[in-house]
Amino acid sequence: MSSTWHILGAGSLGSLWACRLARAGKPVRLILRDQQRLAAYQRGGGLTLVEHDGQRHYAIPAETASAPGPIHRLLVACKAYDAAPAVAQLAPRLAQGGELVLLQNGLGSQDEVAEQVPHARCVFASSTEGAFREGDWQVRFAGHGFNWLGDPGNPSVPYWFDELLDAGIPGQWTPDIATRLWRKLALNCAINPLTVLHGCHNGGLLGHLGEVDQLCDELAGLLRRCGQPEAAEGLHEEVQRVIVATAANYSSMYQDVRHGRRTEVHYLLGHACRSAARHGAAVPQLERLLRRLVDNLEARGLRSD
Ligand code: NAD
Ligand code: KPL
Repeated sequence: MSSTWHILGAGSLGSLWACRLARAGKPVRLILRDQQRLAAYQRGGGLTLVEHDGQRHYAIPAETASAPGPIHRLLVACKAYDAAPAVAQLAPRLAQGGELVLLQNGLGSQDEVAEQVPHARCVFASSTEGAFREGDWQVRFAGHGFNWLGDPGNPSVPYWFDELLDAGIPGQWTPDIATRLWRKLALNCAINPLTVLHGCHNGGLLGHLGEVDQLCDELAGLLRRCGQPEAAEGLHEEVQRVIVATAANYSSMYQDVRHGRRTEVHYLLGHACRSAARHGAAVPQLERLLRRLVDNLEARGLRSD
């Protein structure tokens, strides 16, 4: 079986993973959006990873979805709202028994992707690493973190898992990936929308801890109602710890809004509110927060779905 890592989406996280895998000598191929992007990439001749004060160039081969040849292993590194349509384009190329690693934050996109490729195994990932694009085809590794990977339907560790560790990608296989994703979603719901609404860095929420606490109460109740009691444990304390530890940083949602980009609200707060409705849980604070956020995004001319 081919051991090539096909990487769908050469944005921040996709480029970070691609460069580290390539640096470790693993075969990697990027899948770019269209011929125009492919031509632009080829003119630049590869990806550049900026880390600490140094930078290194990686001449990683690239193609578009319409290239020939089967795909056995696909790292999906698009935003949550792009993941399912992007994977649908590649479905005909996915080999029987193919595997996907889904890097999307939040919840909901993983199931949308899995529906597109019922014959493939979908491994979910939750990442606390940080990267951003400094320019086209150039990514900065901005925050060291960790990656949890797991498959809610199959606890066996994939044979390729150690390749990640060989490539210096810190990670652990977990049978409880759903708990990890729910916990991160709850943290993001308690912090990110408020940073947009108050126009502040994470530390600015220290002036709004009453509001944060009310959200945490509802989020913890919702997690328990959704069968995720472990994800609810100590949520208030962890949210406060993250606010303090990342006080000087701007949340990912704040940064998306500031740069006029679509947010992943549908897969974060939107998912929380839809799950609450499905479980008959009352979450008035979360619903109010979602309405305020949607109004705020629309007033800026940004998509709110
Ligand atoms: P990004 O916008 O930097 O990159 C996404 C890339 O996917 C873009 O280059 C876009 O052009 C590409 N893309 C979209 N549709 C495509 C298609 N059909 N074919 C080919 N390429 C396509 O996003 P990101 O910051 O790397 O985030 C990816 C996911 O990882 C998000 O869900 C995000 O929340 C999550 N995440 C990101 C970070 C981070 O530090 N950047 C950290 C943790 C989690
Ligand atoms: O993950 C985050 C984000 O900004 O998306 C943190 C720092 C935890 C804030 O929610």
